[in-house]
Amino acid sequence: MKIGVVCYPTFGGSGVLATELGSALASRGHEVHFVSYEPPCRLMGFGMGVRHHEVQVSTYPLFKYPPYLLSLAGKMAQVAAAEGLDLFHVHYALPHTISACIARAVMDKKDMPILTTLHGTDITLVGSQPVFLPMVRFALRDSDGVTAVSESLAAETRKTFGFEGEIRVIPNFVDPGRFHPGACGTLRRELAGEEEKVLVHVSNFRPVKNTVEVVRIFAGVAARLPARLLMVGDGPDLPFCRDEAERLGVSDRVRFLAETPQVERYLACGDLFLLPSWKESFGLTALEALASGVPVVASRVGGLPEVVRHGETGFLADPGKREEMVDACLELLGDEEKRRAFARSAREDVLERFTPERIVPLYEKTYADLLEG
Ligand code: GMT
Repeated sequence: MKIGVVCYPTFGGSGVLATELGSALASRGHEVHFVSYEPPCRLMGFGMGVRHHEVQVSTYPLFKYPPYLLSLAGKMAQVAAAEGLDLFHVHYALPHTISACIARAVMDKKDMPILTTLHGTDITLVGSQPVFLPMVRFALRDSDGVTAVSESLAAETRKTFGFEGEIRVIPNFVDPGRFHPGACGTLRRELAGEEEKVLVHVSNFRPVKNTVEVVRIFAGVAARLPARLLMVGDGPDLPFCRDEAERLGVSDRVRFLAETPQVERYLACGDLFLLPSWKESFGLTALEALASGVPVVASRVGGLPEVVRHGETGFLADPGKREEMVDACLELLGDEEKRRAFARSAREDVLERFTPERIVPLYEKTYADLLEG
């Protein structure tokens, strides 16, 4: 198939998932055309079957805000015609699905299928704002297929938008060959002493990730046992995390690493992964941690209970329940045998439920169903 993929090319979860899916589809013989304002960050070069088409935004002086939605729609229509695309797969409803609908309306091929994959904040935070809600409802109704990354997100979409059409749940997936327990190599010795435990957090440091709470939980743990915290990623709340580490007197034990292409190495160095998000439709970074054999302590929100098996591969607590999360960390870090059992179960569970071999065919089947009408 010739698939036009639209996504945010950033390190955010939807962009990462779209990129990994595109690469996996190309390796299975499909032709994948990314349409975005820059090449997706997570793309490891352009192998066979993967191309990128840059959206250039018009900067005419009249436009205070350049019309990205229209530039994207125009580019999608051009690429679809020039490359003979079979369908559009758009990740994140806003504004990508709206652009796809406009592109299709101006194209000769009026029956071009549009598949929308909902990732989370396009529904839970941004899409539910009163000004955007009717737009997302329109996007859902005008898509030929809709997928969501968790049962929780599908249910929230039905409830928030009164959407009664089919929503297929296709979970995120992870490459267990890249994210694996051995990926740390000798790095751990550079990061922590033998007797120290390593806690890791990876995100885009947006308020929804509750990253300052990561530092507070860590301070609670570090008061009881020798430990270090790795904060991987970049985003708006990063300065607040630094300030909080300073205020709590743990800044010498917290290391901040901006976005790194070696995220799998740092993840695999962890004894525990922390994700105390306020909302999380799936939790791709938690999945990457589990694949790396790192148990997860996270919020009991959104799709996280579908990813982390409470009491087997990690622990869940209601968001804001700091003491519960600190206790969960101490329970695992204070009992190495138990932590290792969780680590083994985490890896096994990922191999059973979230590999590309299991998940990518679910998208292929969805494409085939759409093309059959
Ligand atoms: O806020 C983010 O983490 C980025 C966001 C995105 O759409 O780029 O991530 C969402 O999509 C990921 C991939 O499907 C999910 O694993 C994340 O849980 C989800 N983030 C939230 O729901 C907050």
